[in-house]
Amino acid sequence: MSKISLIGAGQIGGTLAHLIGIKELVNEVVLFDVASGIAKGKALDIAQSSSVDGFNVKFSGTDDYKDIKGSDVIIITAGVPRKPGMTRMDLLKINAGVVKDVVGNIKKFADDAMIIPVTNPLDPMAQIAYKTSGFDRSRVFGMGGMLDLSRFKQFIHEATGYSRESTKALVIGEHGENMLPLTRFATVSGIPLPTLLPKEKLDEIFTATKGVAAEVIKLKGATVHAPGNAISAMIESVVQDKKQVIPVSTNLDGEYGQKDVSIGVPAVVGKNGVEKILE
Ligand code: A3D
Repeated sequence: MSKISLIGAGQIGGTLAHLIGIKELVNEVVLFDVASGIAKGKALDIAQSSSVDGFNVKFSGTDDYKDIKGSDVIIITAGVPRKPGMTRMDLLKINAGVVKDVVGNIKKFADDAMIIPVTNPLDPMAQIAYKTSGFDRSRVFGMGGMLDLSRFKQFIHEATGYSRESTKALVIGEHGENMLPLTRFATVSGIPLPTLLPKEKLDEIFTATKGVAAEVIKLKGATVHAPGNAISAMIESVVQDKKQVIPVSTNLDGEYGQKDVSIGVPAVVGKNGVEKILE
């Protein structure tokens, strides 16, 4: 795979573009934004860093959708982020309009692409993107659970003191107030977490995982680095066909007893997008 377009060159779009460059995930990154100066400026700024780090990725910024033609993967980071005190659901109306508009243009200019929505509230936006695109559900899957998982694993690391690489875990359900960090299924090198930590500590980790985004937003206005990195990990699994098992917001068609809803479930992510949903 060679080309990725990021629709929305704001804080997450810019951070993600830089990470894609540093990790050399593809040959070309297009940053699209209705505010064309931002897209063009960020593309220039990131390109200026490439000779120091020595990565070979072409960056461009645009406000013309025709430039997304030929994209293999398109990430939607367009829309309004929440402010301190808001829930993700408070963004529903305004961002639904943005995502419909963006997906309409993806259909027009890049109808072979995979779509990874990131705009909040993530699960409804993933469902809207799926419905508006008419694409096979394997090609539309939102990023939310991967970020929740990276937070969950960080809290497990802090509580146990053991290496992050040794931690295997899963967060499913809504990317929001009702997410489910599965403490009972987490392990450290195969050793069940409930045998390593007391119940009170597990409850603390569960609550902290759900609440940490709001805490970051209260402290610095937005979550940026962890989301950008989580998206890049999903892209990596697609472009390198890693077939990692990742929680993604995908449309369910009977899995988990649910139909016609997009929600976070573990899925095998590879070059064909969501290749299998695991129950
Ligand atoms: P921000 O820095 O405001 O960037 C959003 C960009 O979208 C701005 O540059 C806008 O100009 C642009 N934009 C607005 N409308 C359109 C449009 N119709 N077409 C193209 N571009 C448009 O926000 P951000 O980067 O901090 O966050 C972007 C979105 O990601 C928000 O909805 C956040 O809530 C969401 N987000 C999701 C996660 C998840 O884990 C799912 C994490 C963090 C943020």
